[in-house]
Amino acid sequence: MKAWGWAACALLAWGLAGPVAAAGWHHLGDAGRIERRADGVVVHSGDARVQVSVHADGVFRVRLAPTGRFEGDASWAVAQAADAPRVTITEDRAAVRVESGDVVAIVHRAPLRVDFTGRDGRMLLADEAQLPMAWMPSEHGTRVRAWKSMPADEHYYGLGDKAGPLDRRGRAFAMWNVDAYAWQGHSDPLYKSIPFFIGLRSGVAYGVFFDNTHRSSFDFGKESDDFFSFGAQGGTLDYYFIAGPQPAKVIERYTALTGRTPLPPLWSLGFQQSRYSYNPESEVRQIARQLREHRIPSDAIYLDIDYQQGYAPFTVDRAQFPHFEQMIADLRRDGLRTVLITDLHIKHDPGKNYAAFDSGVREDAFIRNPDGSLYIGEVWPGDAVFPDFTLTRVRDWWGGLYRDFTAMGAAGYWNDMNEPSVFNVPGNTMSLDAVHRMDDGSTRDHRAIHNVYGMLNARATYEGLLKLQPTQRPFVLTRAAYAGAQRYAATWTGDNTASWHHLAQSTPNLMSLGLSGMALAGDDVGGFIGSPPPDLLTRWFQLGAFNPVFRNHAATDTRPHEAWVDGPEHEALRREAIELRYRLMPYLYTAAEENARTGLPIMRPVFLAYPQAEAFYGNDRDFLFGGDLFIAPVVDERLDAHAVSLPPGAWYAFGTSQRLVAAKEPIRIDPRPQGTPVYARAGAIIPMQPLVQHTGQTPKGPLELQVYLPDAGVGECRGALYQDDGESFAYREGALLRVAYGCEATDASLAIESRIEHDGFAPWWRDAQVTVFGVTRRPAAVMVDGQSVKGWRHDASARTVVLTVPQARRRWRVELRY
Ligand code: NBV
Repeated sequence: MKAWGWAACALLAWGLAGPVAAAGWHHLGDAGRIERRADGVVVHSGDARVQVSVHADGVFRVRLAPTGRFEGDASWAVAQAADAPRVTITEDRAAVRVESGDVVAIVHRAPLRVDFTGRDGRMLLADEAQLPMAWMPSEHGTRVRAWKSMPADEHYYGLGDKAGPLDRRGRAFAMWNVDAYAWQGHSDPLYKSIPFFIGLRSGVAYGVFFDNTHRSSFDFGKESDDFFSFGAQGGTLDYYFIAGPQPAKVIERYTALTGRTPLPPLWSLGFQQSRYSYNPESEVRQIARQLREHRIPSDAIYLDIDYQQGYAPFTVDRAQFPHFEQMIADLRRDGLRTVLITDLHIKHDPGKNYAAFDSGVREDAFIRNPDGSLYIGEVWPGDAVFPDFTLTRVRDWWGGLYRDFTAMGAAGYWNDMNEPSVFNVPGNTMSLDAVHRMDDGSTRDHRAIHNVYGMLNARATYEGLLKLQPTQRPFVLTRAAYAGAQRYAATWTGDNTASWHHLAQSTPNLMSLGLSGMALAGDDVGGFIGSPPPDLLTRWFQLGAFNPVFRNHAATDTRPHEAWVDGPEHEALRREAIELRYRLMPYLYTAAEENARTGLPIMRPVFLAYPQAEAFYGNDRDFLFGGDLFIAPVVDERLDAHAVSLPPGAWYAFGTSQRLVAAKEPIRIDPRPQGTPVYARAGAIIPMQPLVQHTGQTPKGPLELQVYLPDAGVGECRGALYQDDGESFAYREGALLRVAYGCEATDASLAIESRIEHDGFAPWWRDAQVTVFGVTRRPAAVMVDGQSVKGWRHDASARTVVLTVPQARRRWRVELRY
């Protein structure tokens, strides 16, 4: 039966038969005894127990134990130890209240249900009064579900990279990791299970993280206009209520709970060139040469499965790649890192001296069937076995498999197929009865582990690389994920198609991943399946340049996708897009550091920065790139004028003094033959750099600061810069540079300041070139640190002032006096 069918039956049955519904759901009845704990309460209801506790500041946890026994408190996702702040518990006849910070959990007694409100009484999230939490015994464990009342004006975001519009309201979703080859706008589920969503209503947000790795489902009003629900086919009803009130605060708290993306290596933010597959070696070398000859800035080349011997992971086909190590070293000398695919299915190849298989057998590393035989599934290598990643010792063994590749100089690894994908079997995955072993000696069947399996693969890779190269930030790209996978890997949206539809779908997917903790994400630029026409491919480069991960990739039987394949005009537009990304690298890296520190994504829906801007609640096309750039990409084939609605406040067409103000009517611009429309927030200070061909190249020239005068030319502006060596962990010991920029503009003057917040790293630049946009009058004087200077330039038609601050890695102050 479909998820949305159950509650309807239950609701019907409620009136007729009481809480034990005909559909088989056992809903909670009334509350009995209440046990007070330091962090909350445990409420009895018949045999069942409900625990409502405070996990951390603004984070409450609700658990249901139908039999009265709470199962072992383990989570693959939760990284934050419970640290209950002050909790106040009060009771009256109707309810018990658990208060902490600005949030009150009201546990009603009849029937037992939980509401969350603000201290001001504002309702945030309420159990549907007619449908308390419920459970239903089934063949493979107990189903669980919670129903929540659904205000007419509430919107729902998150759940990772689901297809379709960003706002999930009105639709139902399953969580079950699948190899969703050629997925489309209606496809569900996809590769990842991130059971976390944000509710947003009139600018106020909360989050729910349902920590359950079994097949689960979310229904945001498909079944009913009055309630939404979530539940799973096994495991426990165990969820976290996460307070805002701003959506950004919810993400900050959710990523404190499940962990944040570590600061990525700088090169991984460069342009990445991939294809299924570049082989043999001569082709890889040719692509590398072409990237440089065509002056396409780029940092990485990917080797897909054909570099291996018979598709056996951790082997190299020496016939095709006779000088594999030398090739990696040569690419590296050219500023190109090599990323190797390393799928998790190990070829079942006994007696052939295949080290990954033989050592895995020795270590008893592979998953078994209930009868004790090895579980064997067919994937690329033919018969394959699968590591039992739930065991720490197996993750350690897997991590060790990277020893040779790291010694050969490979820089990053790609964990594909880790849903896991298995060919020619129903459901295209591992047998649900396959046995996963736990560190404590217990076992779980695949039903319980499936959704977290891919994340554990990425974890084993990440942790293994850290052990092998403790001073290098690992780069891992994973396809499957569970909540918390952001701690180990970047991701991409899998096998999309070369269609305009998929170009448009890219942004809501990537924004949703960012809202769900996985900010380091991209899609296959150009589309994986099919051959994009030139204009589509160009638009895809232009959009991809503003994605956190920017990787061009394509399937075997498609036409070439590289930037130069459609002649000089397209090549020039594509190069221009990539070049802008490289020029923005200081800004992008600063945003990546903010993401690592706070969880705030790099690609942001407008409502994240402007929660009250309801006009943007349903905008799937446009986004903020970091805090200060608004991107309104062209994702449509039609060449009629492109309509852009700006976020609140004033904006500048990027790199110009053309000031625009958000209005009711969208701006209409003809995007031909320009690139992506990009706008800078009035009051932003954006750090940029001279163009390089890869991130390892030292830029020639000063740091460039673009200062966009605040709204109406009066007010303040701000910007930030974070820099470090881009590859090691020395930043953790303080080897970093953090600068805060600010300005104050009045009718009479403009003062721009640099304040060094942390001075532990010497960057490539010495001077800073400051360009002020929106200057309406020629300044009478320009001063640096109180001294009048010469050599500044005012351009009356561009309305800019350009000047250089010498020795700019210090506290300085520039003043323009009119
Ligand atoms: O390894 C081959 C491909 C890979 O290029 C793609 O990016 C993955 O999503 N892989 C899937 C396996 C087979 C695809 C038909």
